Amino acid sequence: MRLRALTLTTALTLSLGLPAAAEIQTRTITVSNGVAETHPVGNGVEAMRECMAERTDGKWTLNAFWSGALGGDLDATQALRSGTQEMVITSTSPLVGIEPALGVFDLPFLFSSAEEADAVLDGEFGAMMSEKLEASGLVNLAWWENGFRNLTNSVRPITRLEDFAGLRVRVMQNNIFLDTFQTLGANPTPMAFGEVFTALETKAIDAQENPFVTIDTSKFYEVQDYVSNTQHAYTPFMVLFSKPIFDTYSPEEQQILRDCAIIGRDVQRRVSRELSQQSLENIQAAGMEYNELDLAEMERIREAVAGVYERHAATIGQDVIDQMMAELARIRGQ
Ligand code: TF8
Repeated sequence: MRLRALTLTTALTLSLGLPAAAEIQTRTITVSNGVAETHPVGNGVEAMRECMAERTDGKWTLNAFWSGALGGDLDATQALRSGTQEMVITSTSPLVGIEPALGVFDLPFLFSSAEEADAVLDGEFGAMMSEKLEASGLVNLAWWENGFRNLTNSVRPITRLEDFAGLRVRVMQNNIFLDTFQTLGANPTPMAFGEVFTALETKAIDAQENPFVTIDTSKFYEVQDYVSNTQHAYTPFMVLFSKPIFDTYSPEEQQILRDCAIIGRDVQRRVSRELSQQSLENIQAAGMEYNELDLAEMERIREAVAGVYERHAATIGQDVIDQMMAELARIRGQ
């Protein structure tokens, strides 16, 4: 009886051509992130929230949780796969256990500018990568920016290759980062982001690496003395949605999710880039000593880690790396 009634309603809706708004249900969407709300991801989520409110006539509530309150990147992503949480904004790096091809972004010194990263992520390569994730129960709505990573530590300024020696550095749960820092002579330990502040504070580790905006908004300046402009990798953020939940949404609702994630992306990237310099100033004002490495030294570091590409090619997939390199060559006009 109930089924019949539903079918009738659907048929009526279709035949009367009622406004598409009828396809939008009242929903509460939970989104989590490991960083603080003051991070540019906060601006992106706010833009997404406004977009959703407008497109759904206020039927959707975007409920955001910050600073890993619902677990770290990996835990939250697993909750999406099992359909117990709608959305997470996560770095790609901790998810290589789920999709090894994502490791391509962790190769050291891959992108040379944020614009180059945008072109790769928003183009065919990014679409190919997002498609791969669907098999793991994840829908990537958009690529946002975590950014270029820089090393902080409590031992000494990093001015040359030899300065990495013995540094106990936290890396993400990712074998490519582990290899990169081992190769540089450091002593890396994989750790979830949520444990990093305390580990630095108790001196269980000496160092960590993240973009300036994260060092600033996660207050690492309180427990670190030196920040060096290493820019050794660029990490993208993904706006992931649970595929089991996504599949229950109407096509119109799915489109709203995708469109609003793109609106959020443009705000998030703009704020991330504007805030980067400001964050560097903030952390110096808070007492951190900043240094840049000279070009010759950066070249030595780059050469030292060149072998990382080869060693992880089979895991990432040689075809994926080739496709990335072809895309970069095209963008660079080579
Ligand atoms: C890391 C990442 C993190 C982000 C954040 C938790 O170092 O760069 O800062 O993924 O959302 O773990």
